[in-house]
Amino acid sequence: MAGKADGTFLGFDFSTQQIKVIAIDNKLETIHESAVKLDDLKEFNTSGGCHVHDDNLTVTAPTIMWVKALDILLDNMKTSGFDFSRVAALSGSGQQHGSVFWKTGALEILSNVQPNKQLHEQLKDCFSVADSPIWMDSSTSKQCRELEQILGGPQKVADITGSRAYERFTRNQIAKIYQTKPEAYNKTERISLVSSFAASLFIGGYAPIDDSDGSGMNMLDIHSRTWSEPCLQATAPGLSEKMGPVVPSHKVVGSVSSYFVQSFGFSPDCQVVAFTGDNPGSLAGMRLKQGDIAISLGTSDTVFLWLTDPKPALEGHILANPVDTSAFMALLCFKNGSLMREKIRDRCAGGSWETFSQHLDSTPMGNNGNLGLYFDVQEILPQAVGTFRFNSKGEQVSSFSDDEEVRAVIEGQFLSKRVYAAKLGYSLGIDCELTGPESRVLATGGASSNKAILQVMADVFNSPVYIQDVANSACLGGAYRAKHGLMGGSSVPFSEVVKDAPDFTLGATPNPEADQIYLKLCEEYKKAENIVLSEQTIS
Ligand code: 5FX
Repeated sequence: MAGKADGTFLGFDFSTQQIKVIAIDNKLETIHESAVKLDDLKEFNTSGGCHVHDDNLTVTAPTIMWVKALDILLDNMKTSGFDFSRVAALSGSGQQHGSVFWKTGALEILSNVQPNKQLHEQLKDCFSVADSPIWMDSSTSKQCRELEQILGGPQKVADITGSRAYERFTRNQIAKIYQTKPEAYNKTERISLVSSFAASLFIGGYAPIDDSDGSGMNMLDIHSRTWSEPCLQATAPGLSEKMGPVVPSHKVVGSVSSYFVQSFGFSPDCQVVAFTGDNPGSLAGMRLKQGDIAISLGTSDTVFLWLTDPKPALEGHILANPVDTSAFMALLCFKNGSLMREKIRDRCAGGSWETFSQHLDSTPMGNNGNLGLYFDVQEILPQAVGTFRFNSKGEQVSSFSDDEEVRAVIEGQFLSKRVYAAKLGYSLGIDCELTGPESRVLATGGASSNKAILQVMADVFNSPVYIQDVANSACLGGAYRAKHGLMGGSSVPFSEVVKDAPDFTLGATPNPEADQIYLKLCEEYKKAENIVLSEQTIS
């Protein structure tokens, strides 16, 4: 077996549409990358890796499909000559919130799988609920309202679990299964998240849920990092025994089972580190640290924050941090991302990013006091839809010049991210002791290649912006975390483990006057948002 010094590390990601793997060597260089697309497993007839049911609210994925995809992925790696004997440790992630219901007696089968048959053939009868609810499900509004009512309101649920009750969160899915399929619930001996389910396959036993992915369930007390008794009580009887323990995300949960040793040539000493959710996994893959904010500019924009003093709110999610047991992370999702930017580009810049950038460069920071909120589709943060323009006197106006419009959409989007991040307890650039080189914005996704947009980002956040290519950040995070777990977890800072990873590229640095301008504009943005929200309730 490869020693700690020359071993390789595997990171898996059981994501919505694919099962992916990255292998890195001890210098953190990627030596293998492959994936299996779930829709290619035709017998399961999924679209985008899932089934949307007739009510358009219920969304599930066949649990056994994930097992079969892992069989194929590992077979392909073997055929390509991948040397499993060098793997010192593995870890990974799964789509958040999804749940797996193991039938009574399944542990017996899981811990005795034989190398002469594939895993999916041996585990096919192991699930009391054959179709796992996944994060795209929104059928549990009733269960959400019940939880908020029992616990004393949405803020109370957020104070305990890090988020108000959300339909896709696992506790609400479990409550629905208990209420609608009590016989299936009663036949369940263990409930896993997709992440802990994946780790269970590798260790041939039930892997515990890690506290970071566990924070996406509305059932974990994010402060004590243990199950919240009131939440368990409010869900279903006998739930505590079905959930098992919660562990820190860096914990070694076992060695690979003899099935993997015999079928693929893994070393029996290969350690399995707890799997986590894909978003926490990405935080690790992006090597986020205190003072950082990661902004992914995609179809929808996502923001990750490193937090030490979280303030759970009715918007956004606070999770236990996957690489530092004393810290937290926040997750914010904004629906109007690149489609909105492209729409303004098409209308004001003739469809050209170059012209769009020229418009941005020709307008001053702060846009002469003109501010815009652009929500083409119903936004999550804030819950509003429509286009709203305000002039320097705070009056609503019906149009801006092309120059003003372009700057207004970009500044508006970043101001909103800054305001929501601050609400969750994030101290940004100027009012934070981590100002300067310690505070960074990591930009990823399509629009992060646009220099003019990055400059606005640096100015609004008063922080240098670095560009991160994160196509497979969750997978990479799994491989880094595998190494972290093997090196000792909490006794070794994660930053030490990833210190030799390639440097990020500096994309933009803030202008010296940015700080004053945008601090004031944040206040203007909040006022504008209040007006927008009051108009939404009236209509
Ligand atoms: C986060 O709360 C989500 O629901 C998604 O980002 C899933 O984790 C995607 F897999």
